[in-house]
Amino acid sequence: MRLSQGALSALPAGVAKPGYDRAGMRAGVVHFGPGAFHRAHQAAAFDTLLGHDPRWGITGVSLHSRGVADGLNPQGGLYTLALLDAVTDYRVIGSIGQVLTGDQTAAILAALADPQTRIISATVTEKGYCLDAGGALDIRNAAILADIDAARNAPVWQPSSFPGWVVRALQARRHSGAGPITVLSCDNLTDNGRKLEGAVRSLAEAVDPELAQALPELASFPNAMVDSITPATDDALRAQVMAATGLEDAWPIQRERFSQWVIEDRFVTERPELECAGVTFAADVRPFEQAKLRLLNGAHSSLAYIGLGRGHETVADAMADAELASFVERLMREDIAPTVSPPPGLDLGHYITDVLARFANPAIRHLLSQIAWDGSQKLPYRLLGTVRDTLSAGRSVERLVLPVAAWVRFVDRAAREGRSLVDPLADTLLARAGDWRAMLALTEVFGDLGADSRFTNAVEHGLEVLERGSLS
Ligand code: CS2
Repeated sequence: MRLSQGALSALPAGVAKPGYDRAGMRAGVVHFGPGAFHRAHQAAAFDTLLGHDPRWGITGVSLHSRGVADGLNPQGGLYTLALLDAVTDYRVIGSIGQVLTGDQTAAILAALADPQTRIISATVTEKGYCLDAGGALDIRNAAILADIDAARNAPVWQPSSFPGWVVRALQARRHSGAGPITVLSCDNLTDNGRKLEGAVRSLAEAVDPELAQALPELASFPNAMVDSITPATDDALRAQVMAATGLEDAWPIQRERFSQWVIEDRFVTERPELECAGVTFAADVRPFEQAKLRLLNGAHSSLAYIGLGRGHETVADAMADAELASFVERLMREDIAPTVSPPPGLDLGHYITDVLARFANPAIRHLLSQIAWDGSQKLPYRLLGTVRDTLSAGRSVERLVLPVAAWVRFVDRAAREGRSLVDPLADTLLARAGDWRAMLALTEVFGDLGADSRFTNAVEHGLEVLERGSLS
């Protein structure tokens, strides 16, 4: 039997399920990018909130693929979340009412312009923001060019990019008087809310200057930090969920038990009372974001590129390589931590110890190849900011550039072996493979660092170190 509203009563007692009346749930959130990360984390928090307040259901929007809609809509939006630990717990999540696809323009617009919608949220990954290396809207991006063209030519236009959809939503809400809205980025970018706000303002300035002027009254863009390790769904998980729940689920999700969500208290609309789901509202999220992006994500990408080069498959395998694990620990403690200004009360030493224990959790099969996706988009946030700060402080970047060198080698290997790369710059990267200087000259990734000999010399040395099969 397939998971559905009607099948919930057949779930075994140990499997948690929505304790609220889903028929009375109303959509208060339109979420762009209802992939694994959103469904493992934010949608689970809203599921908890729905137990107290029926106004916070989610309408998902998948702009570029049908997979999630095809999997979830026949299940009435329901899916199973497996919480991985020594003992795995299962929970059916009910907060997503429906998933729309990019071709359903009228339905997406209707949801965005509905006065009951108070939040537009997003996990569209780094590339979905269409930013340049300086973090501003990339006006050479094809989707942005298409949006500028479409919006200048017709008042009712079909957006291509995510910033384009936000501009279109604000136009529609302004027109219908639906009221202001909070736009909540949940992606792994420093200053994610402010970057999105800047991108939306720049696009609005190009296509609707009055809207750009009115932006502060129409929307707020809180920063947010979201953390939970979410390995991609595989057939093993589908089988495990089927065995535990007795129901077939087209797209279950898995994540580690730990989760953290810190949101800047900057809501232009009513704030959802997500404290009941363990969410923290803070006046300033930047210190949380910086600690997480530089320490956890920076170490993750280091394990991915160095670990793949050493023949490892998962994060836990890479952590079982004593030389690599101790390299990453030193990188975190001695190189990254000195560049991080933690939020009050966060002890960085303990934070690092906890992150390393999460990485080593054998219950989690997190593929290094998954983390290695989109390197050109991730490295600037995860490692290059740390490199810049370290250079400015006059310290050595010798260890810090090793993951960068490992990424260069990762691209070289893909080119040699004729494999494709999951990266929006894949073609450019593969064309430069084998020429590390040409890779470092990519300003979209490295900005001004490519012209800094302290950086390029260190990467050259890092390439030699890795070539020897060593880490120092
Ligand atoms: C990972 C993140 O895939 C990746 O690049 O580093 O998805 C990481 O697991 C999450 O940010 C943890 O919160």
